[in-house]
Amino acid sequence: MVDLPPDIPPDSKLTRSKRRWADEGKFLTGHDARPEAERLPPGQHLVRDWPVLDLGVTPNVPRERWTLDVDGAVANRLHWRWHDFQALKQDTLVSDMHCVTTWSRYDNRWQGITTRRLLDIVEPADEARYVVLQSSDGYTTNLPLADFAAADAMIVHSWEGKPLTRDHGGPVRLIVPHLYLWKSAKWLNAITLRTDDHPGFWETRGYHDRGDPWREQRYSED
Ligand SMILES: Nc1nc2c(c(=O)[nH]1)N[C@H]1C(S)=C(S)[C@@H](COP(=O)(O)O)O[C@H]1N2
Ligand SMILES: [Mo]
Repeated sequence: MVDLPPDIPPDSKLTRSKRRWADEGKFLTGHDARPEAERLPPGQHLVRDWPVLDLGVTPNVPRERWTLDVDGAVANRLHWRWHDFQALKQDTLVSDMHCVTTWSRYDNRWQGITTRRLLDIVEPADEARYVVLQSSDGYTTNLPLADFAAADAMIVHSWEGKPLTRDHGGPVRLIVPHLYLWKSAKWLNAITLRTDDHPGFWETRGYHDRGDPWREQRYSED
């Protein structure tokens, strides 16, 4: 296991509001759509710009200091530096993003490697079921291995042909298009495969464990 950063950043105004929304069930429409039927999930609206959401801390990780550890229930652990990541065959995919605060943005062109390419390298153990992502701002988020391994999930360094900016998680973030964007860890620095689930920052603050936008899995049931 990679050590967790010592401190989760202090509550920001947005962090407090988002916790309150979870308590109140804000933005729930009670209407269930299916991804194959509707591109825009229920309760979402389209934006053209790209909002920034985080804990109010923007880590400064130059590419030459960035590292990524992959450990836990894998045959081959990894410790990558920038040049290791860049030496891999790169993938480019276009996908939509859906934030739990109700904005969605279509057609984002990402460059990096698919999570499937990463999983081929590390070889998950048979009993691996969950993934925990860790970021250099102290943020964590969890997801089932099956969701992490979605065909369009990626570890990205560029958006629309340009390096990912710091405020959007540069140098490297995760993108899992079919789940709410809080699962897509910015400033990614560690990935742990696990046999059991381990809820992350928002998942322990009222947000749903899985976060499927088409099922409006915004908040935890209890
Ligand atoms: N490391 C880290 N990743 C994070 C977050 C964060 O606070 N820290 N916020 C999440 C949330 S709630 C959202 S909506 C998206 C926002 O990504 P964006 O700022 O690029 O739009 O990042 C997710 N990934
Ligand atoms: Mo979010």
